[in-house]
Amino acid sequence: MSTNADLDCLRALERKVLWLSTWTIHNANHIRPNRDGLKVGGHQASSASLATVMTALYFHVLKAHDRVAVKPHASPVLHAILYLLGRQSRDKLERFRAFGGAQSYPSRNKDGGDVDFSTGSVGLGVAATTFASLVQDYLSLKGFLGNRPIGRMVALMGDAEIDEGNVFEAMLEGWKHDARNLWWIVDYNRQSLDNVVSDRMFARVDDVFRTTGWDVVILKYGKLLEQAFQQPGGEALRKWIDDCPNSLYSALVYQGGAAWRARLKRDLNGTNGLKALLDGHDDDALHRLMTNLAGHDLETVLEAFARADDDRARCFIAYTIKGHGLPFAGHKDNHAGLMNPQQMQTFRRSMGVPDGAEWDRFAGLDVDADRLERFLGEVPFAKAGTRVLAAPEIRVPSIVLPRTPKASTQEAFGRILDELGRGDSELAARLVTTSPDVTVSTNLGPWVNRRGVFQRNERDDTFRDEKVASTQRWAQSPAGQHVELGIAENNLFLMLAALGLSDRLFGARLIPVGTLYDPFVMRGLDALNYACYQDARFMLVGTPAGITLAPEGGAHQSIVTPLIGLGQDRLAAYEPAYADELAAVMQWGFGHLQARDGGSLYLRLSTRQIAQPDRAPSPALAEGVIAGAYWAVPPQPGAELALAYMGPVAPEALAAFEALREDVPGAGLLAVTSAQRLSADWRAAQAARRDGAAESRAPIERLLAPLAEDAALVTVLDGHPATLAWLAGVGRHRVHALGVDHFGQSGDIPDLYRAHGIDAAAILDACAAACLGR
Ligand SMILES: Cc1ncc(C[n+]2csc(CCOP(=O)(O)OP(=O)(O)O)c2C)c(N)n1
Ligand SMILES: [Mg+2]
Repeated sequence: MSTNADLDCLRALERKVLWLSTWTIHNANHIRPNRDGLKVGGHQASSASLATVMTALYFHVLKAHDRVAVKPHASPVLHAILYLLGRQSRDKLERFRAFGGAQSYPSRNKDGGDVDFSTGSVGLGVAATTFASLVQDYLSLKGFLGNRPIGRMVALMGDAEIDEGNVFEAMLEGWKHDARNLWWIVDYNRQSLDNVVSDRMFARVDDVFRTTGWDVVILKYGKLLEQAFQQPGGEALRKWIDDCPNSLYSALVYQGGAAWRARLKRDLNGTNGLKALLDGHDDDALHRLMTNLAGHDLETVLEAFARADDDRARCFIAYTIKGHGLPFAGHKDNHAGLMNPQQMQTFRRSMGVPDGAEWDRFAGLDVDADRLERFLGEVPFAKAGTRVLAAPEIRVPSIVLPRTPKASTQEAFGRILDELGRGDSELAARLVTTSPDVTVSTNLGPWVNRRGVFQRNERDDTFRDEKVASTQRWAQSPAGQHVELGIAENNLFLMLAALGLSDRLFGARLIPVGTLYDPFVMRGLDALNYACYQDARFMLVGTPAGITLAPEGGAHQSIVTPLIGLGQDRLAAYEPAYADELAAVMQWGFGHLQARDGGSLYLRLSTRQIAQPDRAPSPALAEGVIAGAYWAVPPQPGAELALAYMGPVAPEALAAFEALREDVPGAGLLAVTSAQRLSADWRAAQAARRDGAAESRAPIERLLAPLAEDAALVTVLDGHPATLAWLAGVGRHRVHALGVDHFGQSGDIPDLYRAHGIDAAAILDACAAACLGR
């Protein structure tokens, strides 16, 4: 099979990639010395096993519009390839793993435009490619891609990543949505971090892929071995390798030619043709032969990629050797291994790289530099220009809700989306919602009724066709704007990660909104963190939340999520109490998630119907809501007490406040909508003052300024009390923080609020204690 590849150039580059990646690690100052004074932690072995596959991909197969997730420890290989392509600087490589240098693990935001998906937490980058392929389909079927060609979403994954449940979850979801244009290439080096991967487990893996609709390509033997198998004794040799346990194979790889010879002589004693085969190879040649796995055989790899020319989801299982080409290849302890200086000298000689020429792009290669330069100039991936795309911002229409005497924030959320769905704004056209099987119970139902469910292929709504009455009209078609997911919260966050990068990955903007039950934010936390780490932009709605969910019981009541909101980088967390506050947050939020220096949003909402304040929307109110707090009742100057509440405990706070006003007339009532915003702005103001901007004041500092110096603050929310307890530090006030710090249980709201000490009586008690303690 012809691959039309310039094999001489590719072979030379494969060699250079191995050299440069290994050298980059060796050279890095920031790799810690171990007890013997040697540096460890560099993952030279783990990186090396993908040198061939990545050479084939980046220098021949990939197109500019393809997108790749590179396994964390292959980052030096990626950096080396980009360096050869003139897309990475020597300076960054010299500072590999150091501050400001090339990152240890590929990072979208820190390594620049050629890293499509960050990786590091194993399993997530792999699964992200599935969701990116779904997003690409979504955009393409809606005509949002313009004339941009369809790209392939590629994951280069370690074999141990298969152990991560989120990989399987993504496979099932991908199958349901008929994911295509997807390649997963397993670096089957049969080693993970601690050990050699179980043989038994991998015998099942290709089955799993096939069951979920993948085409599986097994890349096992390279050309040398395939030729040897044709010779007398070859069949026996193949069987011996096929049956060889991973651990024995790895050990022999480490030991080298003489060990192979001894072992084969012993195990295949008497096999016809074996003697000739062994005699025909010296130790080096025998080692080369026995380690000629397909994942290190450039031609075999290129041919396999060339054959895969349709859009089916395809898994390549590439047999490789961890540390191939390096002295510790195959050793089970080599995961974080690094060559010692003598080994490095030997390796350098074998690579033909003179001292001082380590960064030379072509030193030691047997292909002329001009020819290589010309070849590199023609590499399709290099013709990409910038690979970080952009899309214009979408105008946010005015979001107003008709006032109702009572409402819950969750219901208001549903009505806002319903209203957007009814209109014809561009924002509505670009909105895409997604939920892991809680679409209806998080109030997305009306929006979905209007906008439909997304599916590649039109599917009828059987209940409607059979004339069975239902409030849900769920026709599925490419025009649908809701992606219904199975109950796997990891998938929700990975879907949001992919949707929320759509402008930068595909040049078309989407406004993703995802809903889930608030406690299950924790279930997908690593994937949420991953989405934020990549600066994906989305609106996450956790609802219902807290013990306010009363009768549902402790398993469904979230406690810690406000602290997650407080601590998660690039996520603005809000917990409004009233519908008009939510409308203001969403109005601003749809812009924030598009702004260059913006971020994602997390709205913690509730099903509790509470009386709504009688007020018209105003810019001043919106400003306070977005800044994170406003005075519902401003304190008198020098007030000795303020009560701060956040979220659906507003009625309890109001009741307590009314009662205490008689005794503490000047007290203030602070409505907090975002502990996170208050805290972030406070820290920013402190930093600005340290930098000399003496006048800088954060909103919360201005808000608390009228209070007496020795005033007390009582804070309350349906969530962990620490969320607001830090307010003590702002004006050096004493804080009595109320909230929930133990698992909830079934009950009604009055019972549970009483049991957890966040009812009006408990608030009043705390206020009394605070005043007495002055
Ligand atoms: C979620 C998660 N758990 C643990 C780790 C630590 N870790 C880094 S690499 C690795 C094993 C990787 O093995 P494999 O995927 O086979 O990659 P190889 O190094 O063999 O290429 C582990 C456990 C991690 N990065 N992420
Ligand atoms: Mg491995």
